[in-house]
Formats: sequence, C-alpha cells, structure tokens
Amino acid sequence: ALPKRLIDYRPYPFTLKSVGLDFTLDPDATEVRARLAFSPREAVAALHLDGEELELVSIALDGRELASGEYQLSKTGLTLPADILPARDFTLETVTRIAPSKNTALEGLYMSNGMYCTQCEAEGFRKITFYPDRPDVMARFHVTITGDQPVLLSNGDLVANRDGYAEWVDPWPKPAYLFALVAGDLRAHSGTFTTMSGREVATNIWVRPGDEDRCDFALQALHRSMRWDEEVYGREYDLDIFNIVAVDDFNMGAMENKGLNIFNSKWVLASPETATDADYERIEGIIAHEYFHNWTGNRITCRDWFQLCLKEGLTVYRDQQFTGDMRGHATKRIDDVLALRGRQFREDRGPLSHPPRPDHYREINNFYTATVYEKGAEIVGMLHRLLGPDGYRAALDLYFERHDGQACTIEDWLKVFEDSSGRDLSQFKRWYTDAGTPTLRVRDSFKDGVYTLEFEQETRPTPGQEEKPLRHIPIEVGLLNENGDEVVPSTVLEMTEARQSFTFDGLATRPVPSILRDFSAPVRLERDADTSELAFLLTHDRDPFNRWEAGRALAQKMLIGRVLGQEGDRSFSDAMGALLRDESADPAFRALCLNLPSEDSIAQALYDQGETPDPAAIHEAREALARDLATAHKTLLAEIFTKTEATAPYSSDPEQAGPRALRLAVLRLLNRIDGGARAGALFASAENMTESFGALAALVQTGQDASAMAEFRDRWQGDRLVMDKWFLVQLANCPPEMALERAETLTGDPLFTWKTPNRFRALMAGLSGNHAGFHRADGASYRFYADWLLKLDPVNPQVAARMSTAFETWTRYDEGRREKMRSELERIAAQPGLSRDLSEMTQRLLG
Ligand code: BAL
Ligand code: ZN
Repeated sequence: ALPKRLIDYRPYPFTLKSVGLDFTLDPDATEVRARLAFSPREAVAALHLDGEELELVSIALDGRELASGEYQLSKTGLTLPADILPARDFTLETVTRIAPSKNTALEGLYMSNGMYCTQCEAEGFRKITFYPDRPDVMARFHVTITGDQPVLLSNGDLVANRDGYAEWVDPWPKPAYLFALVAGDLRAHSGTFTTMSGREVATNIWVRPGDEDRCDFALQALHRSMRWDEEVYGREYDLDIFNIVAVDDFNMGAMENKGLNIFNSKWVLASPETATDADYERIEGIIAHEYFHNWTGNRITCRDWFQLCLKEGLTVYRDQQFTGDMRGHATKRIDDVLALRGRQFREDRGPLSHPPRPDHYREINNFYTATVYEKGAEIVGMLHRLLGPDGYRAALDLYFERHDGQACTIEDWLKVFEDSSGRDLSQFKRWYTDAGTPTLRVRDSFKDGVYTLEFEQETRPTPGQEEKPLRHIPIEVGLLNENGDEVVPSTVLEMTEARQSFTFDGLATRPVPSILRDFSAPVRLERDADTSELAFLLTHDRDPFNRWEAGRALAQKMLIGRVLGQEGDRSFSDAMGALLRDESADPAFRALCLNLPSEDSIAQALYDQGETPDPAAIHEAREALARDLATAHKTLLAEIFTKTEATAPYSSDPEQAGPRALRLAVLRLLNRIDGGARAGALFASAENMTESFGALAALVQTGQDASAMAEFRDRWQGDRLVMDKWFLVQLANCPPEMALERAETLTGDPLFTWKTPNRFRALMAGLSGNHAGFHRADGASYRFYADWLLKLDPVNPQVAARMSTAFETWTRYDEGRREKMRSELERIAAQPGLSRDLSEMTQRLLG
C-alpha cells in the first residue's frame, strides 16, 4: 500500500449530523444496525465509508433498500456514487454482521474472558460498521445494546436500562475512535465526585467478579485527577457518569473513550500484596492521563492522525505535571528523563526516527511511539518554559475557548501560543516537524569578571530528512561559586542560532555552571566536565535534576572508562558515599542516584561517542562497578538497609515508597557481595509485593533465584498480573548467559498464554530487556525473538509490530550482530501474508 500523506488531507464532503447504533450481541454473529444522517457540504461528491472485515447484510438510503449494483464494496469500504445521493440531507442505514469471538487482533469489537469490549483508536471502528472512520468527522451517538450480559455499557448517559437491554446517549459530538461498548458479568466499585460547579458525577470502576477489592486506589486516583484538572486547568467534567472498565486482553495501556475509559487491568487493579510502589504510581498516572484526555483529546480532538501528538504530547505533559504535584517534582522529572532517554532518544538515533508530527505513514498504529508521546510532552514543556506559568495558562485558556468541539492541528495549537503571547514560534515549530535529537555542545570561558557560555547545536540527518534546520532551544542555566552558592539564579537562555554565546558579568571568580537545568530541552548535552566538577554539582546544585545528572554523568564516565579498558578512579564511589551519608537528601532521590545506568543506555552512550558497544563487556563493567561500590560502602549500605525497614502498615505514598526504593537500591548492591543472604531473607518475610518482587529481582541478578522463583510461581499462579511480573523479571534480570535458555523453557510453560498481549510482552520484553542476553554474539536470541514475532503476527499484528522495536538499535553494533539482526528482519519481511503493521516496521527498520 502507498503511504498516506499529510499534504493530501481533504475535509470530508459530508457533515454527519447524528449516529444511531443498535447492537445485538452474539459471539459469532453480532448484528450492528447503523443509521447515519448526512448533510452534503459539497455539490457533487461520492460517499465513502470505511469498513473492513464486515459482512454487509442490508443497506438502505432514505428507507429504500439498495440493489447491489448501486454501490461498490471493497476490502476497505463502501462507496455510494454521487449520482444516487440526494442534494439534501439523507439517511443511510446499514446492517452488518461481525464475529467478536474470532477477533484476536483486539481491534474493533472483541471478547476477553467472555466479556465484550472495544478498542477503536486509531482505526478500529471500521471493523464494527461502515463509517467515515476519521477523527475530523464528529457526531452525536445514540446506542442501544441487546445482549444477555448483566452489564451493558457505552458512552455518555444511560437513558434506558432493563434486563438484556441498555440505551446510551452521548450529548457530546465525538469521532468514532472514541466510541466504546462493554458487555459482561462485571462488578462495580463506585463513588461520587462533586464537580466545581456542584454537579454530582457517578464514578465506577468495573471489573471481573473477585477483583472488586483491588479498585479503590484507582477510584481515588480518578477523583484526585478530576479535582486537579479543575484546579490547575479550570476543566470540569461534562457528563453525569464516568465509567472505567478493566480488561485483561488489551493492546495498549488504556483508552480514553468518552465517559467509558477502557483499561488494561494491569493499570487498574492494585493491592499491597500484588502491586509494587511503581505500579501504584503508574496506575495513578494512567488514570489521570485517560481522564485528562476528556478535554485534551475528546472535547478538542485531532483533525487527522498525523496530529496524534497534539492530544498525546499535551496529555502526557499534563499527567507528568499531575504526578509531580502528587508525588514530588524532582523524582518525577528524573524518572521521565530516564524514560525519554531510554526509549525516545534510542528511537531517534536509529532507523525508526520520525518527527513528533510525521508527514506520512502506512499504518498509524505504528506511530504510538515514544517520540509522539514523550517527546510530544517535552515540546509542551518547552512552550511552558518559554512563556512562563502565566503565559502558558493564558495560551491553554485560549486553546479551550477557541477550539472546544473542534478537530485541530499542530498549527492551531501553536497559533494560540503565538496569539496569546505575541511571539513568533515558526522556528520553534521545527520540534514538531523535524526528527532527531539535537546535540548541544558547550564551552565556557572567564575573563575580567565576565563569564561566557558558548553553545553550538547540531542535529544528525534522520531517515528522509537530510537537512536539519536550526532549533529554538530553551536552555535553563544557573551559576554557582566555589562555595556552592548560587551567584546567578536559574535563567532561561534562548538559543536560535548554530552558535551562540551568552555572557554573565560582575562575577568575582570563575563560576561552576549548571546547564540544562530540569532538563529544559530534549537534547544531548556534550560538555567536558571533569570528575571534580561533577562531584561538586552532585553535592551543591540547587536544581535536583542536575544534581542527579551530575551523579549520572560520573557513573557513565566510570562505566565507559571500564568498558574501554581505562584506569578508573574513586570519584564516583566517593560521591556516592557522601550522598549515602547525606540524611537531608530525599531517600527516593538517593535511590535514583544509586541506580546505575542500564546496559542499554551505556551501549547508546558508547555509540553516540563513535564507539561500537560490546554487550558482554558492558555487562561485566556494570557488574564490576556495582560490586566495587558495594564493597567500598558495605557498612554504610548495611546500616541504611536496616534503618529503612518499614514499621507502619503498607502505604504506596511517597513517604513510605521513597525509603523503600532506597532500601531496595541498597539491597541490589549488597546482594552482589553477601551471597544473597539479605535478599533471601527479605523474600521470605516480605508482606508486600514491592519488597517481595524487589528481593526476587535482586536474587535473579546473581542467578540465585531457583527456589524463590518456584515458590513465587506456586503462590501466584492464579494471579495473571503477578505472573506477568514473574515471566518478565527472571529474563530481564538474569545473568545474560541464562536468558535465552530460560526464555525457551518458559515458552513451554502452560501459563505462557501467548495470545494475551500482557503475557507475550512480559516474556519477550524480558528477553530483549536483557541487553547482553538478547545481543549474544551467536544471534540465537535474535532468531528466537523473530520466530515469535512471526508466530504472533497473524494473530495480533499490532502487538507483533510494536515488539519488533527490539531490533531498532541494530545499527549500533558490530558487523556480526548487525548482519544477524538484519537477516532476521529480512526473514520477517519476506514472510508471505505479513501484516501491514509488521511489514511497515521491518521495512523502516531495514531502512
Ligand atoms: N489514546 C490511546 C491511549 C492513550 O494514549 O491514552
Ligand atoms: Zn493518551
């Protein structure tokens, strides 16, 4: 298929005035009756409706049954020629049949454990009925559901409900991708939320019987999100009911359907025994994210799918702000930057690099990426930084005022910032339209009391974009004197040229610069800071992000030095010792500092420096550094391990989660030198999943996990979410030489239900997450992984395509590994009948 192109956008020639949908549910033959009321916008136009894998039972135009010669049916839809359409309003009524029980792709209407549910974003609605399945066609939906399930849900407000029948009316016009239907034997955990104007909203979390007692955290998180959006963005909820449903089989994390969010059960269900602190934080963040979409995505949606980051970047930014407010901004920012570098920088440095707003694609499902989401959020953050809090709020107010009820573009979005601030953002727009991570090089000088920072920006070519025009980069800096006092407080420098200097005068002595504070732009900063300066910043910087960053840079220096066979020094170890002794530092922050860079990120750093990463050497170097650190500070670490033991009953609040994170970071180090004694004891005594899983993860690292793994499996085999963790951790964390053999064995485990996305992802991401195990030199892991992608593709193309990104770094490595990965990708690409999803991915990966 030819790619779709942004420049080919044309408005739909009809207005869709209303939509009536009647569902009669049946696993093998669900009937969908659709009444679409159209109004022509152009004098002469054919009517095209998207539709895939549908059986057309009947079709009538203004009540007149059409003969088969009067319309054209193809694999992708239904077309009514212009000459049979009236020049006035008309109604088209179709009846189609679909088989949800056979829908393994989990797109459209499908079944999960006997329950019906839908996933329509991006283009799943066309698998339900013939429809103009594009986000700029917005309409009011009236839905009836007939079925023997006790609970029948759709969007909007419930207007009729009796045995086996429910009727839902959504007063808000919406695109079809926000449609949802759920039917099943479900239980609700319910609450109420009073909005800022005093309206009562019924809130429900719907789950399978037996899961009701694991929903309260999600419900309270929903209420916190609703309040926060009122207080921070002035946005009030707009229906009388808000439903969330947890589903076990789900391709994504969650989905923001109007008034009826559908969630992967992994991101709803939580109890201290089964969920970790990290799970709790993530659940809260995802609940918020989907809720925030009600305004940024649903009330204001995207004109076309090229604009996906309009809603995703903004909504991720909003959920990051929210989590920061709930749990602390410093640690949240560090977590977000770790994720950005780990996923988005990695993506941007390889064959899949694309702009946050791409201008062509074959399969939009392949663009739910770290670039669209996380880099999209960074761009919003930069706008916030450039305009300041008041300017940002004014722009957002204007956005909601001007565009409520519309389907918008990135141009619309930037225009509200320009109009409300009077600034010209044409150069800034490059962040949306251009791919690649800019490198920012910095040099400094000091003369006669004047300190100069000289920056240089450069972006490497990316696939399809050879030329890289200059970016507008906000660089937040502060200057410290030799005592660690801030002599120039944080200020935002705006870089727009290839090379640009900024001067600071009236300084008594040469300052130490703290550059790119709070990670003010998604760039790669290159700076020759020596170890003493990094250690100084780790101790003194007021900006917590840059404090952490200095520690990270020290660790990275040490690790890269070891990999390249250079002599190390004590600077990192001494700095960590000082930090461990600093009781005034936040425990969660100390934990983040103590976590060593991942092997994948070390490989990336080497590649960025022009070196070819050797996975085995990287693993060795990282293990050696961890052992040395543990040995150098064993008494101090042991003290902290003892001191951080919780005495109060479990809570996932930061007050407890912080010390727990520190305790587990310490355990991972001590475990390398204590023969697994502490981890074994903690595993035996732990009463919450955070500690139990933390101990297990430590034991796996040194391959001392056989009995703990068996015990864990015995205990949790009936719990699907906990078992996903079990599959993942024993592969991701084990010594690399064990990874593939373990993965092979695990695929034979009766609990490896590979058609369930969560389970498939757990095992495969476990293997690919074991950097040296996945990149073993003989290529056997590549082959195993590719075999499984080929097996999954006919069943669930979306997940297969997404998991193929394990190969996105193939150009980083030596000739042998490159050839082996390339040949696996070519083998996949040559597979007859390969899905459009995986086919596009392999072609892009091969470049
Ligand atoms: N819209 C897809 C899921 C999400 O980003 O919320
Ligand atoms: Zn989203």
